[in-house]
Amino acid sequence: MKEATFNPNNWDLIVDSPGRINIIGEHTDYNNGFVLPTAIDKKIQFKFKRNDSLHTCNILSNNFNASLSFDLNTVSKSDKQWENYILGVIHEIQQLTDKLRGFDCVLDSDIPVGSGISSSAALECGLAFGLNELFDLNLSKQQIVELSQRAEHNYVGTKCGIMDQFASVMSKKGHVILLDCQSLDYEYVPIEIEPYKLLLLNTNVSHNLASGEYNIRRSQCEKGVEIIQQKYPEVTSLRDVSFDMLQEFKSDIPEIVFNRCTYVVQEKDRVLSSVKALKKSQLHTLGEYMYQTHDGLQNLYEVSCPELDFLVDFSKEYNEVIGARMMGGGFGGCTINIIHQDAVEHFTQKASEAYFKKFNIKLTGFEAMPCEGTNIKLA
Ligand code: GAF
Repeated sequence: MKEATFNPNNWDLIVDSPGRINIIGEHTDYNNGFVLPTAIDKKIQFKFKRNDSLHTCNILSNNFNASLSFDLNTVSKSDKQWENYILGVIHEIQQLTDKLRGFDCVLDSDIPVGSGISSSAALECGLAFGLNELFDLNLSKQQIVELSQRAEHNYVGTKCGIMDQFASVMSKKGHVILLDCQSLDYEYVPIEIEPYKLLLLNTNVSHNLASGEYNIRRSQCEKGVEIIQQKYPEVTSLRDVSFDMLQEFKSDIPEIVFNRCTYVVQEKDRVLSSVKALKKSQLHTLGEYMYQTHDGLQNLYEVSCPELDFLVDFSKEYNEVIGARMMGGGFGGCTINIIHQDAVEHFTQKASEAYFKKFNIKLTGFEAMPCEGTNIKLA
């Protein structure tokens, strides 16, 4: 890709595109299960301007201190991963419409990269959302969500589910989304947890295995489904498999695959039980489910890492923390904790000290506020 040269001034459009948290329902989305995410007050801001060219697009990322310039007629994959998120979105939009023209865009982000808050979905969705406005593409929000997911599959190479893009675009302030990843039906559930808060602890590690291991987990789940289908042809995903049904295959399914399937089947039920608990303000019950999820992700799905396990174990020593688990794809990033508001400062400090002592890495803690999805700041 060429270096971008442009002169950002007098923006036509400013769009905020948030990262997300997920209360519970991890690695269930690509198994057609349920998830419970929401956008938060960490975002990428996009400033857009149409330029005079028909085909030249210039993008500057202040955070990466990097820019790219490309021609709409010759969009192809790059060897720089961050560029593929952008080029992938452009490519997917071009499959739907020929109305894109040249534009300039500047990006600023306060989403820590690799923290499991999905800066990638924020990038894809913010770009698609902004270009939709800028060039009157008439894409629906659902089309924006789905094309962003396809961009990640086809250009970035991560065969992600739909959760992150859906949360980034569709979230509503003060709510979480109970999303059925099979039908894409959804319900906004108020997240009223006072006097508790949602605290994220960022391990500041991001083990490089992540993308490859993610795709492996997905294919292991599909392998499990293939074996189950031999007896139950009506099963199309782990969504259709109950815990009891799965037990029938204990000797037919390789142990690792069986463990992966067991986690997913248990997790999909935990999401629905968690929503019931949240609606009844039974926060200790919700917290208990979160600990169970971590246990499954650590021991059955094997997507955790020592840093995340340490923080979750550490939280168990504090009565004020009623639930904690790793969040997102895994192998680093954040834990999400439900913690009494009076204990946030003290706990964060103690966790940081212990974490630094153990790993010699600085921990970063911040409160997550459930927020509106992708939105226009200036038009
Ligand atoms: C990543 C993916 F992008 C999501 O689709 C989801 O699978 C998540 O990992 C795990 O729940 O964020």
